[in-house]
Amino acid sequence: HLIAQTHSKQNRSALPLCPEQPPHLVGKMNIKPSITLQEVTNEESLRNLTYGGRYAPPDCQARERTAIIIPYRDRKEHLDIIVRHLHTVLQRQQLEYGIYVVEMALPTQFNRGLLANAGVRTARGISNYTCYVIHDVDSLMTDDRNLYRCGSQPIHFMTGSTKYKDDGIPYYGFHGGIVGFTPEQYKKVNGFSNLYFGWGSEDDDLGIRVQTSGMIYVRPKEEIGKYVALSHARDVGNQESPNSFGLVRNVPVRQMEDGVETIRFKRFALEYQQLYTWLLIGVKEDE
Ligand code: UD2
Repeated sequence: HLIAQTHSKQNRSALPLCPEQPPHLVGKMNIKPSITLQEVTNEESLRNLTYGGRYAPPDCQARERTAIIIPYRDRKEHLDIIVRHLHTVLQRQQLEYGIYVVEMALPTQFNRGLLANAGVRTARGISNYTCYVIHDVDSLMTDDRNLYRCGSQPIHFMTGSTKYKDDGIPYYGFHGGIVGFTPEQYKKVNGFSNLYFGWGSEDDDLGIRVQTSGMIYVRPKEEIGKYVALSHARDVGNQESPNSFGLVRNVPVRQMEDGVETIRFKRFALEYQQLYTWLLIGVKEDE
């Protein structure tokens, strides 16, 4: 198997670079919050995958190698839909990519930032990615010109969501949902904080990290960055993060001691499934 992989890598480096503008994009897609598994499934895109939900364009060298990292627990219906949607769209975008579903093991409270960091640590050990996209499980892009490539600044891919008033964003300075960092940028901000257990504010904390590291978030054009949110209730066991108010006030003080490079986690499972790579993550207690 490894030999086959090496060969295909060698062959790929002889391929021409994929065009700057992927030629098969369709632009605006008709996505509804009630989209069904059947509607979202494109069998051909699923046949193109290799183990762990990975893909590389067959006839050109991708301009980006993107790891999609989905912090996750107990939303199987959404997960089934989003991974199929992503496979269809990301192949049209001519990316080389892998999807990583990073699941929190019970009974630990959900911690989106810690899961993102654990996903990055794992993905970077598996392949030489050039872009990490941290992605909500319930948000579907509605325009495939919203390319999941990274840039010279971190990217906030969402200019609006059906989750919010007028399909916009909830407040100025909002950076939730979907963000993209090169490995260098992610290292510079030291990733997410690992301290936000429960719902909320880990995205604001990351926004402050971006600022204190001398960078700014950029967004795609307004009409391209719209998302459809699959509906859900606040999850049991994901109460508002109790310490978040205090934490967001002292980000610069702990930024370098609390993040992707200092995370302590247990990886209970790593499985190369057909549509994605699945990780089961727990928090490492002090010995
Ligand atoms: C907002 C942000 C999200 C995050 C969150 C606060 C948007 C579009 N998104 O989402 O990025 O900052 O606030 O933490 O504004 N999840 C599970 N299972 C759970 C709980 C969460 O899988 O039990 C994952 C899942 O990927 C979900 C994400 O965490 O999409 C965010 O959680 P949410 O959807 O409950 O929170 P929401 O919609 O307010």
